[in-house]
Amino acid sequence: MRALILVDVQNDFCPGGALAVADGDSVVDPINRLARASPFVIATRDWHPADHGSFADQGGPWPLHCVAGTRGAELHPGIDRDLVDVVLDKGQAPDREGYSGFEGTELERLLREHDVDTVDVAGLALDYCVKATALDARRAGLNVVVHRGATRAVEVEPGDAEHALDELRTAGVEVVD
Ligand code: VGL
Ligand code: ZN
Repeated sequence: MRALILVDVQNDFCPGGALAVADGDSVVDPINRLARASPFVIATRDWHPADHGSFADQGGPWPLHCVAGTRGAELHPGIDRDLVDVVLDKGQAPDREGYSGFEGTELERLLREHDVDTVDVAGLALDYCVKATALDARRAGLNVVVHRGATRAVEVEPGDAEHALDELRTAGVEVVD
């Protein structure tokens, strides 16, 4: 069985959001296409308490974003929710970055329950949560395909997207357009 993991396609990571990724909302159409072709679709949400350690107020690297229950934390309205089988919230522990969809969630158990051996991964942001989720999927022994055209990167430093892709390929992740 194959599953699609949609990482953090949330308002706060799209233009106008608190931690907007350039062109972030352009992943919506390719993601809906991938979801239509996938038998099992899981969407993760970055879902932080208001005092999360990754926020600048707490000495972390990021502006306040994806606070649980806020509009910014909702999935982008363009995502066809009828195609999403499960929504998983992550990043809830205040003292952990929680970039990976596997961290502190039921994701691995869910995939095993459904006999998933291959995951397709897309969403935001390539150089943080997409990367961390894809690497953890490899560590869990899964075949992993990252759909580059259905991701966008934060690129805090220019080149971060390319570095992320190198790291993914080195770990045995297949990167496709
Ligand atoms: C993310 C930065 C902070 C992401 C989440 O979803 O890639 N990036 N929190
Ligand atoms: Zn976050």
